[in-house]
Amino acid sequence: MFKIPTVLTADEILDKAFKKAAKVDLSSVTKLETVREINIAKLKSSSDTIVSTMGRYVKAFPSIERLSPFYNQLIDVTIGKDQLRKSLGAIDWSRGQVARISKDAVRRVAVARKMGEIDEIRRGAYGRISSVVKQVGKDLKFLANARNIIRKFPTIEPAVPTIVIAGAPNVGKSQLIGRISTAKPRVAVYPFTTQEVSVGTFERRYIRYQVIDTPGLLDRPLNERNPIELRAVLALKYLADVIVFILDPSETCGYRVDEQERILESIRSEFGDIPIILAENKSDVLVTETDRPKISAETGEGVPELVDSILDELKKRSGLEEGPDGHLDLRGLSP
Ligand SMILES: Nc1nc2c(ncn2[C@@H]2O[C@H](COP(=O)(O)OP(=O)(O)OP(=O)(O)O)[C@@H](O)[C@H]2O)c(=O)[nH]1
Ligand SMILES: [Mg+2]
Repeated sequence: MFKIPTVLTADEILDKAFKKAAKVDLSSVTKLETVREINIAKLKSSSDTIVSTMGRYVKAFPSIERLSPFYNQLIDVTIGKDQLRKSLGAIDWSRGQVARISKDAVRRVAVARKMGEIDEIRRGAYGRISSVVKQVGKDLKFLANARNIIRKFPTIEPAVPTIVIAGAPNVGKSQLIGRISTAKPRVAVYPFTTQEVSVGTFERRYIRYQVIDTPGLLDRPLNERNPIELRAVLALKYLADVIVFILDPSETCGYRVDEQERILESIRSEFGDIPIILAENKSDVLVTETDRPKISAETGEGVPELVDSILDELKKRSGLEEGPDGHLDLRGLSP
């Protein structure tokens, strides 16, 4: 959803700029005026390439302030807002300097009296341009990496009713999402398989729903959560119209039930106003005595009933009734 061009390294940008400038034809030049014109063209061409390449980066990165709180804070936990701002600022500074150096050199070439002098001015300017671009080499590398991260952000539609699946690691969240939506998340026997928030959709009675897969949460206070867990917290906080909390009473996930219940309690206290639906997964392995809904994401048992109760909850929350055609308008649900 964010279109950001490939971010080149400092050396690649300089290479591109100077190679292009070198193509400015110098064949059979003898006269001072021709040398002057060619060098002015070279200076302008290399400066234009750098200024426009870097300008494209500065423009392409989303303006953090204008993003929705979810993306805004996702950028902060994945990339770091301050560093992103600093790097974009540094690149903007660098392109300003390049433009200034080139303009200054052009002015001096325009009044130079000797061919050697012209060449010297141009080479001096190239040197200074190189050092200014290299000075932001680290920022360009940072942006190249930031671009790769931002490109993989899930595309969340703010107006579509949203179900966020949460729970301890390895309890079967991704397996369930793969079963009920278009998403094809990775499912594996070990914890922390899911590291990013991802989204799938499904349709029921002409209404589209978003289901969001999140990384597993551990039993610990919010301020001790790592950046991966924080992605899950952001999805819960900013995206969920309803939370589905998956428990694994078989404990094959590797976490005790009491630990899983403490995670649930912390979610309840952090996000008290969002409805939470519980489901005990892996009913093919163990069925408990509790009155919580039982499902098996593996065999599909109990899953349609769970989906029904999720949709009922959303319906209750939207305060809207089904129309005569069975069409339910939930578009006003999300902020
Ligand atoms: N027997 C059984 N195994 C299941 C069931 N659901 C998931 N599993 C298994 O549990 C393991 C974890 O499943 P995932 O869907 O990756 O779990 P997750 O909650 O997404 O895990 P993280 O992304 O690491 O937090 C996998 O080996 C699944 O095959 C189930 O209903 N029954
Ligand atoms: Mg997962």
